[in-house]
Amino acid sequence: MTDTQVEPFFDATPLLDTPAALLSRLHTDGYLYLRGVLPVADVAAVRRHVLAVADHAGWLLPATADAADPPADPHNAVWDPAPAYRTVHRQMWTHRDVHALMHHPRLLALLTTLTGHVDVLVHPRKVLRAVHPRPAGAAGASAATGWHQDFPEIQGSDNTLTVWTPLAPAGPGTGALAVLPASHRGGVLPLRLAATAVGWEADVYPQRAHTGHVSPGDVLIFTAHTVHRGTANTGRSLRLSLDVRYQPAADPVNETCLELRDEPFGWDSVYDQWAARTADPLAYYWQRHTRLDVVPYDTRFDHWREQTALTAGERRDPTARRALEITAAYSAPPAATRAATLLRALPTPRNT
Ligand SMILES: O=C(O)CCC(=O)C(=O)O
Repeated sequence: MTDTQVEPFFDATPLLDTPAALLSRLHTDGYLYLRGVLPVADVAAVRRHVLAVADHAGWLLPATADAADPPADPHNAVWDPAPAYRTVHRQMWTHRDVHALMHHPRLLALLTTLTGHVDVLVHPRKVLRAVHPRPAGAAGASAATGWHQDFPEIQGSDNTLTVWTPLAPAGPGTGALAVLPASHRGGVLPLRLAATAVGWEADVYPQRAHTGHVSPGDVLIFTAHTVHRGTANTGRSLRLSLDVRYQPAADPVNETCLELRDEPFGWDSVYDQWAARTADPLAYYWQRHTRLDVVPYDTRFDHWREQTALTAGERRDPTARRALEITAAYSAPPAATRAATLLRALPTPRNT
């Protein structure tokens, strides 16, 4: 974050009992940092499951899975979108507890207050992040997300809020989230190519960022237009977090927030792993909201991203590597096949 002044999160926990003050803070800063919202025991149960899968996959140093902070095995570090990463990630993500945690009554009550709506829709596509450490200066693209807004991905309602929560302690250097206070007021920002996990980032040169140490149970809540990023994990352990979107159920919701279109599996195969299968109250719960206004995905942002990656790839711009990898993995042909060809012609990455 060159030239960016980094300050600690504003701790809004003392405002929890005064909804007007809480809302005013969210409107001013575009985010809230709240300590101890989720029960630590519930978060620990999810973390145990995720670490058990990581251990089985060889992602942890042998015989460390039960440690408070088990070190990752640097020889088995893999990154999204590598198939080896996605297979393990899927085993982590399909567990019922991963989904149930983000429906905790304390979170739902808070989101009712913040959205001003009793009927809050929890997006079913919950995001679990398990990020291997990467030493500062290691070769290849950064595994952290760059500065971005959620709106181009999630679309739908302008009133959507994201809840980000760590499954293990995280801080500057171990992957804490960082936000740009008051960055939500300028609408959707243009993007530029970036050597980050997401390949593109908002075209901003921030003066001031907020970040800090976060612990299991803490939550960061921010608007769909608040600029934020994951910071690098240069520690010893996996950086584990969940992020989920909540919106008034009466507002438009984008179809891609409900479906698993870009995955090689569907919701039925997720529920097959759960004891009660599709009889589970969390299975297809969004279909029980009457009159959801489901809107089609606007592909303009995706086309712009693909074209930017392909154009930069044509001129062999090394900055395009990550964006080309993502286009090759997630886009449809012909963009995906062209991206794969251009990737092979890119100069070998330098240390970043
Ligand atoms: O955890 C991260 O690295 C990024 C999270 C994020 O972008 C989000 O929650 O919207």
